[in-house]
Amino acid sequence: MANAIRALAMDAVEKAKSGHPGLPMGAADIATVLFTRVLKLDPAAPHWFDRDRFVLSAGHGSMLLYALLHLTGFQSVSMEDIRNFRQLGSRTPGHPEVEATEGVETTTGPLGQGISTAVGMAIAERHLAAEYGPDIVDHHTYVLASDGDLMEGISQEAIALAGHLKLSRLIVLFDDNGISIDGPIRLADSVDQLKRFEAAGWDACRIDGHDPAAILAAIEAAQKSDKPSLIACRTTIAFGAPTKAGSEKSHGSPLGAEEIAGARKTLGWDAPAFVVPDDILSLWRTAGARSRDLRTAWESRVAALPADRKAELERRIAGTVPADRLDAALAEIKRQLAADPKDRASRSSSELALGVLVPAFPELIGGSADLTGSNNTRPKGMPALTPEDYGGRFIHYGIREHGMAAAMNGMALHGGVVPYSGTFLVFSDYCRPSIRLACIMGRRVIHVMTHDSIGLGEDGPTHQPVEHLAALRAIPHLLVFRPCDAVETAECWALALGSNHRPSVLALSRQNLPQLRDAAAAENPCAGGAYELLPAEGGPAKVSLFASGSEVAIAVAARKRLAEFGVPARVVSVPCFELFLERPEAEREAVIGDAPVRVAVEAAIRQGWDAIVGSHGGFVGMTGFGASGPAPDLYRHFGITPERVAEVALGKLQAL
Ligand SMILES: Cc1ncc(C[n+]2csc(CCOP(=O)(O)OP(=O)(O)O)c2C)c(N)n1
Repeated sequence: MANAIRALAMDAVEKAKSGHPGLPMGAADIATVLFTRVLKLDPAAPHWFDRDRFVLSAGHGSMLLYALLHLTGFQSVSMEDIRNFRQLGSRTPGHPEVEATEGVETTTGPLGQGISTAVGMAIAERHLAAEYGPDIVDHHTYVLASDGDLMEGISQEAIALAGHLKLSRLIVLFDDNGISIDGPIRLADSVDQLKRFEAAGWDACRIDGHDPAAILAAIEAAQKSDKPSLIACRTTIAFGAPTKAGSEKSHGSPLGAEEIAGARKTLGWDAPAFVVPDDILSLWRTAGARSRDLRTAWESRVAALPADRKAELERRIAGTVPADRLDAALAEIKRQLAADPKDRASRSSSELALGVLVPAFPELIGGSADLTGSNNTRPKGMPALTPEDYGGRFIHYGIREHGMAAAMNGMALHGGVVPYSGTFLVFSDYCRPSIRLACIMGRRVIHVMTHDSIGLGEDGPTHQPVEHLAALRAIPHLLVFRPCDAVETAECWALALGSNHRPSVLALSRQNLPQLRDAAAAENPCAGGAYELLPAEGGPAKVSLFASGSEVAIAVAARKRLAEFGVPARVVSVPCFELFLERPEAEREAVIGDAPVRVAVEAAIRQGWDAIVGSHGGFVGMTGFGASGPAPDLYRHFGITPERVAEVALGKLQAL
């Protein structure tokens, strides 16, 4: 049965003239035991919520997964799909993509991400098991990880978090083949992986990865452990290939006709390319269907739940945020703001919003990378998620931004929960690879990123984001919100939570901001990405001022100053570039307006603003790194002031 995987991997890579045959051939025995004896899944119901999750962390070995899905009977991968491996539009892309192929649990390829994403899946499973009980949620998360996955730094954050949280349902099978692209692992690494995992609170063992009995015994032992488990499976890369087995030459290129013929001989595999003999295929299909009764029994248990509990479970699984519940929550936040108008840092406004959203939406799982008191992501009364209480809803991720961002992806992929968490905006760089994957996958993860400019003050240039807004706005599909006051913060939260298939970043201030909007208004103008906050007075606008976040108040003051010079100016708040730029051109033009002078203000680099103010527009912001000092001094030092904005606008007017 394992040789069926090997043959399909060799043939598909050969036909595509591209791909990675070595890993599927080496890990075929591990995968066969896992998929035919262990995994709880049903190819007839790929989305069955209580299925075991399998993450192929080493995404380059994608043919392993496609072969497994085909052999076990998933409709998503036919033999035709395997023949189309790596072709444009196929369901068998170069690396597994969750949106392309049913049965693929997460998009992998950047090494280290899969294992770290799996930690989030395992967290979601324990949390939901605590909430719904073992009759409804009771499954494992299995990972196949390669040397590269374990060398990547993110894996350290992930395994430390998993060990700390005692995620015993997480079982990592390490394809311990001692080979990477450059050659033997010993060229670059001498870590004792077993000791490393044990030090992080895992069980760890080493077995022969070509011995099915040993593989099964190790998995069964791991299932009984009260810790997460690492099973290092010693394998030979490209097992069965006559000259390339055990060599890096088999890692990432087709084996060639002669080598494939030799492998067929060594393995005793007579079938032609892309043919799996009926007797072997039938064994696979029978194995693939063996959890069907478990699945139907689960469906009966769900059907027997009280109607309201069943409806809520189904809503959670679907990830639906009911519009009326969201509208009511937003109205309640605005009511609280109207009752107590005052200057607030937008991070505090976010905490106020969460005080309403967290009770209203039990799917929200919060957290912070050791900056809870700074990010304000833990509203009062939100219990921590701990090994003693997986029912808690706030995760202390530790100082592990990258691991946190990947775990959030895993939670969102698992379903039933909506993760949000916190760090400083400047450390979005440490989360970026996982945020990018969330964007590729179209999953709702919400990153609260506070201390969003030089306005954070004394911590200085290492902590002051300058290029980060532009860098985040450059990632396709991401929503980057930078609200200007408490009302916009609530509105942006509602938009992030209501965006089922998009990740969001909420860039929030450390420093206090005046409330610029009337909290009594019911509409949510942030949905359009940008809108006129204040119209021109005393005639048609000669100047349009555009700003985001903390600089909107500066634009408002600059408008007043321009009025003193007899220049009518309007202010446009731009809380979200993406939502604005996605609108039809006529709508955008209407918001941008026809004032002869446009000036943008943002305490960050200019990149991106030309789309709104044009290359001839004015810009007041940063051109280099910040500095250490009190925030008001820094704004003056870098010239981000109402006076400077008015001066730039007047200069542009004179030059017309
Ligand atoms: C973050 C990241 N860096 C680099 C790569 C490119 N790459 C793909 S596979 C690989 C290493 C392969 O070694 P290993 O993980 O042991 O896999 P095996 O050779 O056993 O298939 C590298 C460097 C990648 N996919 N992701």
